[in-house]
Amino acid sequence: MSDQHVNVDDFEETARERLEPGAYDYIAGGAGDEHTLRGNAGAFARWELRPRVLVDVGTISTAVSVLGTEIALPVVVAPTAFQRLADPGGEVSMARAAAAAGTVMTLSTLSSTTPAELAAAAPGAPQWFQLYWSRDRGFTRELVEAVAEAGFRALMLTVDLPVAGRRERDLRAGFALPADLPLPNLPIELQREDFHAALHAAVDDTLTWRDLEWLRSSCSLLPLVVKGILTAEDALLAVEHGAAAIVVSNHGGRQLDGVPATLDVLPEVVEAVGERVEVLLDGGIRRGVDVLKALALGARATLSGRAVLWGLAAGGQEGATRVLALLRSEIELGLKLLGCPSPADVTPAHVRRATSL
Ligand code: FNR
Ligand code: LAC
Repeated sequence: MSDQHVNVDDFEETARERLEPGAYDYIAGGAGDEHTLRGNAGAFARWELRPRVLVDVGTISTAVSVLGTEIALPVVVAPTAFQRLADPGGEVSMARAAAAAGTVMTLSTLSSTTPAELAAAAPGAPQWFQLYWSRDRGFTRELVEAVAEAGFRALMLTVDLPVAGRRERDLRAGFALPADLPLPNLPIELQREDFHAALHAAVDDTLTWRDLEWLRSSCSLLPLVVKGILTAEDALLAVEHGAAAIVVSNHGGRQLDGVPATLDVLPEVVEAVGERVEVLLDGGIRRGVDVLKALALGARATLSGRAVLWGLAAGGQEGATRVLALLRSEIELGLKLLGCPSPADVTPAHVRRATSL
């Protein structure tokens, strides 16, 4: 891979050159008119950083802890489906990149790798599993038991996809998953054309908060992360039903188009539950300063979906590793110039709403 990848956009450009158009658009695309997709990234421009000077920044740490695990940077690898579309190494390469970067990888249910295989790919590395809760309760119970047995450190329940959003790029392209793409964590054989609609057969859309009691009884050993929360009301319900952490997320703008940018609703969720559980944020993270703004507004850490996926698509394990290293170096530089020796020193006083827009 050339060394001319100066920022995440450069990795995306290389990914675009290397990927089949359908695969690129599946990753890049959002739902509907993609208002929320654009909004996620745009929200970061609505907040400005307030640096403090003459602070001793001779030694900078970018480390934080999430659910008791120390990670080298406040960026967790988000669960993203079908990673073999990006690179033949798929989730195994991503796991090794996350391990090399010293952070958590979250394995999607919609992956070509079982929990045991991912654990074996990066022994001892911190890993989380993201669950799409299928209608087959027996299968779901066996899956979460396998997650615990494989030594994963948390179970992440995605709650914003009772059905997939309307992905018009995929519809227009007639994008289909490869027929030979293994999907071992599903109880059904997923239809490969219009797979978003087919997901309806795999995901239980009747779930309510009461069902989390069953999940917690089935997997009591692992802390529960609830991903896809955009309101204080649901944040409170998640905590009342046993969540140890919440991801403020709109699925990267891929679900309900027209919901707010995650950065704009983060303060509401932090105010509601930030004293009781860890609040994470994803959506539109492309630079270290984006991460710092999220931390200032109360996020414990962030998750990266597309940015690290562009790395995987641009250069396999090495590419994903380099994106994570790039984000870490941007965070380190940002902390230094913000006057914060560590992420813990970043406070709401380090941001202000932009007036120039
Ligand atoms: C996702 N996302 C996602 N989320 C989830 O819980 N399970 C999944 O399988 C997937 N799959 C998936 C595939 C692709 C190609 C993308 C881009 C996203 C959503 C993901 O976890 C995360 O919420 C967003 O990607 C965050 O936004 P950014 O970082 O991509 O802007
Ligand atoms: C997506 C689903 C699979 O966003 O989570 O594509």
